[in-house]
Amino acid sequence: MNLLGCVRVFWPIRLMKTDDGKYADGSRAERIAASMGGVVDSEGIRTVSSNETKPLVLLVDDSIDVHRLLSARLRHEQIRMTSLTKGSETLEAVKKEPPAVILLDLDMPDMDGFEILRALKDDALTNNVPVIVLSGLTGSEDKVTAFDLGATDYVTKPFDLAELRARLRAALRLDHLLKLLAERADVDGLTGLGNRAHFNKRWAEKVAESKRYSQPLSLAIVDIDFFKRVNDTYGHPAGDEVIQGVARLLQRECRSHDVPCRFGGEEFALIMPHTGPKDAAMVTDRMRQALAQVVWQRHPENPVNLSAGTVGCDASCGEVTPEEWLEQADRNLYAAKRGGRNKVVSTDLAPGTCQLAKAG
Ligand code: GH3
Ligand code: MG
Ligand code: MG
Repeated sequence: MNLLGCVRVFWPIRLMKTDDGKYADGSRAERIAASMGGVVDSEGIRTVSSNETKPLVLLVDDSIDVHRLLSARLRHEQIRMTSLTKGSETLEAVKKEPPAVILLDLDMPDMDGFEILRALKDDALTNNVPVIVLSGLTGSEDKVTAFDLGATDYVTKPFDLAELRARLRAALRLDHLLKLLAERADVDGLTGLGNRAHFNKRWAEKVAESKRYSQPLSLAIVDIDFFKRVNDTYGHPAGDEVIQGVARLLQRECRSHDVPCRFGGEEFALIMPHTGPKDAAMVTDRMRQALAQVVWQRHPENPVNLSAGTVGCDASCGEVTPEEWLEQADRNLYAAKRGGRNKVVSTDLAPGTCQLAKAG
C-alpha cells in the first residue's frame, strides 16, 4: 500500500472515474502504469499482455550460428529476444527500446564490442543496462578490459549453456534491482510524490518541450501557512499527516498530465503542462480553497491553509530558463505570504515579450 493510504484525514474518498478520465484516488497508480505502458482499472490494477511483461534481451553477434543456437536454447526463459548481426546498429536499437540485458560479442567486423561497450557506458540513457560479453577471446587482459569498461559479466565461447542461462538470470535480477533503486531515488518517502530530484528532471524536460513546440506551460510553488505551529502545537506526527494530506489533495485536484512534487519540507511544486497562467492560477486557487475545507482528525478545530506563487505562459516562453521560472514562482509565493497568506499570486509570462514581472 502507498504511504498515502495511512493518512487519516476527513474528506470523501471517490474511487469512480472523473470527467477527465482520472481516478480520484488512483491518479498515482494511473501515472505509474501509463509510464510503464499498462492500463489501470478502477481497482488500480495494472493489466498488461503477458509478452509485454517479459524483459527484453538484445543479442549482438555477427555469427548467425550464435543467433540460432541462443534463440533455440533460451526459448524457455521468461524473456523476449531481439538480435543484431551488426555491432554498429546497437546504439540506435538500444535507444529505441532499452533492453534489460545485452549479450555482446567482442569481435565483429564493423564495430568492435569494446567500442560499443564504451559508447553504452558513456551515455546516461544506456549506462545502466547490464552487458554480458560473449567472446572467443579467453585472455585475462580482454576480460579485465571488458570489466573495466563496465561489462557485468564475461562468458567465453564455446558456451556452457546452463551456465549462460544462470548468468543471464543474474543479470536480469541486477537490471530489476537497478530499476527499483532508480524509481525509489525519485520518490519522496513521506508522501509518495516525486521528490526534488524528480522535479528538477521533469521541470527541465517540460520547459524544453514548451519551448520546442510553443506550448502553454505553468508552474506553482505551494507552501503550507504557519506549518511550524502545527508541529509545535500538535507534534510532528500531526505535521506529517498535514504534509501527506496536502500531497493527497494536490494529486486529487490536478490533472493526469500534471506533475505534483514535494519540493522539500512543507513546500510543493506543481508542473502544469499544456496549461496557461489563468488556468494555473485557477487550479491552484481551487486547491487552496479545498485545503481550507479539510477537517483534520488530530486538530479538527484548526484548519490548514496554503499560499502559492504561480507563473505561466500561453505559448513558448523563449529564452526564460527553468531557474528563472522558479525564481519568479518563488517571488510570487513570498508576495502571497507578505500579502497575508492563504492566497495565490500569479504572473503571466506574456507571449512574445516573456518579461519576468516582479510580484508584490
Ligand atoms: P510560513 O507561513 O511563513 O511558511 O511559516 P511556516 O511555519 O510554515 O514555515 P517555517 O519555514 O517557519 O517552518 C517550516 C517547518 O516545517 C519547520 C520544519 O521543522 C518543518 N518540517 C519540514 N519538513 C517536515 C516534515 O517532513 N515533517 C514535519 N512534521 N515537519 C517538517
Ligand atoms: Mg510554510
Ligand atoms: Mg516553507
